[in-house]
Amino acid sequence: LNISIIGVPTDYGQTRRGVDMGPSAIRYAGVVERLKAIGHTVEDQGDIRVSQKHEGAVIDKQLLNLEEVVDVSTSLANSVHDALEQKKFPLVFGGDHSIAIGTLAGLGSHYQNLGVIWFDAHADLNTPETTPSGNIHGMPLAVSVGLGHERLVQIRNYAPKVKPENVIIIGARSVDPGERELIREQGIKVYTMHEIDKLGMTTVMEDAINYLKERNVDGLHLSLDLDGLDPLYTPGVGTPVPGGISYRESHLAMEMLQDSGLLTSAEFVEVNPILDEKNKTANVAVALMGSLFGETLV
Ligand code: DIR
Ligand code: MN
Ligand code: MN
Ligand code: MN
Repeated sequence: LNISIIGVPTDYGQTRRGVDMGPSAIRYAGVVERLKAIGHTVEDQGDIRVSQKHEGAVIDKQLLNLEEVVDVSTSLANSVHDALEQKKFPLVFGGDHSIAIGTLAGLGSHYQNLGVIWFDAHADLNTPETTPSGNIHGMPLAVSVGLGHERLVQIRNYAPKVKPENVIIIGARSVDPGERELIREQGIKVYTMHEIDKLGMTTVMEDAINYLKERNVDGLHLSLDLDGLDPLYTPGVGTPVPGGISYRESHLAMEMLQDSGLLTSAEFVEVNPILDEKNKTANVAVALMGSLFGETLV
């Protein structure tokens, strides 16, 4: 592959500082060397420019830092789209999960029938009406299926970025009441920790991949929130939830995605080195990318 790395050093989607250092932490963990060793061509585009907080911006408690998130999402969307035009594989590093608004906005105008795997402890399906926190990192999946504030939904002037029936959430274990309703209403496929426990990750991933194949997706994006794993393995995240996906299960999921041959873009988000233990979380992220991009032992 010709992989184009795009860093997005933002923390505007939530209120714990430090997640803007995620791209540095992931680079420090050796991602470029790791992907090159597999045999890929890797171009690190560096980071998207993230401006200081806008002075005197209107404060909406249901949409914290809205203006700032719109700015970051717009530049990221353009960078992702440019990478695709140049036939590159976009690999995006957060930053908090609000960046997925921009990533999906860049992908959605390129693919006719994009599929998305959302690996996360949360559903990220809140809207300004349902949000318990006002944090936009709890909203990117809703925005991408066309629900939420118009400024976010209309980035690059089209909506939705992905059809709700082309979305699969894996690892959910903290879902808000409004999100549950949306999942039912929109027909979004969800494998909670219950299904992973009961069926095993092998069956979950086989089902997920078959489902997307049946839907004839022409692109597949992986949006991986490091809080999808159990905080035992990825403590450096802003909203850890116990009872998560194990180290082995997450690697298996990455390997099965690689084997599917469907993947066309990926993002790794919510790495916060300030909350971490000696860069453990970024190291896990890079190890997962090894599996996702085809590393083999023998
Ligand atoms: C919660 C937390 N559902 C919210 N969301 C998180 O604030 O909307 N997403 N942490 O990753
Ligand atoms: Mn998330
Ligand atoms: Mn295009
Ligand atoms: Mn999460």
